[in-house]
Amino acid sequence: MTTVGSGSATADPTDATTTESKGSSSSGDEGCADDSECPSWQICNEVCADAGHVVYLNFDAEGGFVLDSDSPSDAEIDRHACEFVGSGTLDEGYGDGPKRDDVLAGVKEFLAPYRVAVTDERPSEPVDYSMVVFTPGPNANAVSCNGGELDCDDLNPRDVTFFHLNEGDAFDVEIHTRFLTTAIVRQTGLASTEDNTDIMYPFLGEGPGLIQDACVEIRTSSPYCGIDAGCGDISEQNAHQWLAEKWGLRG
Ligand SMILES: [Ca+2]
Repeated sequence: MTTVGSGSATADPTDATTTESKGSSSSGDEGCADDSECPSWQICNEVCADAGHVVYLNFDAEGGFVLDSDSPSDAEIDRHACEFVGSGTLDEGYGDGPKRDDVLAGVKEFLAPYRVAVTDERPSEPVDYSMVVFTPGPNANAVSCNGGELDCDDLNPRDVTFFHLNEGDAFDVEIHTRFLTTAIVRQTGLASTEDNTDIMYPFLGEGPGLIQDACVEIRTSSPYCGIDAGCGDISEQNAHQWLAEKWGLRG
């Protein structure tokens, strides 16, 4: 079965305010046409500006990953809470062919409405970022780590998710892009859903997967947070409204 798992980091309330404090790296007054003209951890909003969130796609499985299931995941120091993955066993990444570029572009397109920077370069400035690490899975399936708890109110901006995808597996760019987007959105605390057209549907589903501005039934047979995500009812969630609240919308 192909599934997108429930992995996410434990929450660290001490990190809740750090997204407010990363304004030192803006390049300021020179205009930009698109994100490619900005540092990888920033977005172009007429000028290069800090993002509401930064996601580092670690296609190369670069890092010295340390398992600590008692602490919040921290992408900057490669500390994770994913017991499923273990420690020190990750030395293969996604690959470096054209599919990688297409997947990166596809995820950026998915998340284009939001103030999120998606990059395959580890930020060199001290900004908060979450990370998705690619490691070939035993069955070439897209299975994210189930070791961590859901980051239910998105208190941890430094989540680490391990993702079993590789360029040579049986899935196409569209499926990789969809599953990867699902994993990134899950880092904000959203649950799996029962709608097979929805971005949070945990199986292959139909179509590319939609980030819907609508209340969608969550999948209560999978881990979920029981939060009010824009619907006034914990059995539903509005992914678009939730991401707009957490990351902000581009102007
Ligand atoms: Ca998070």
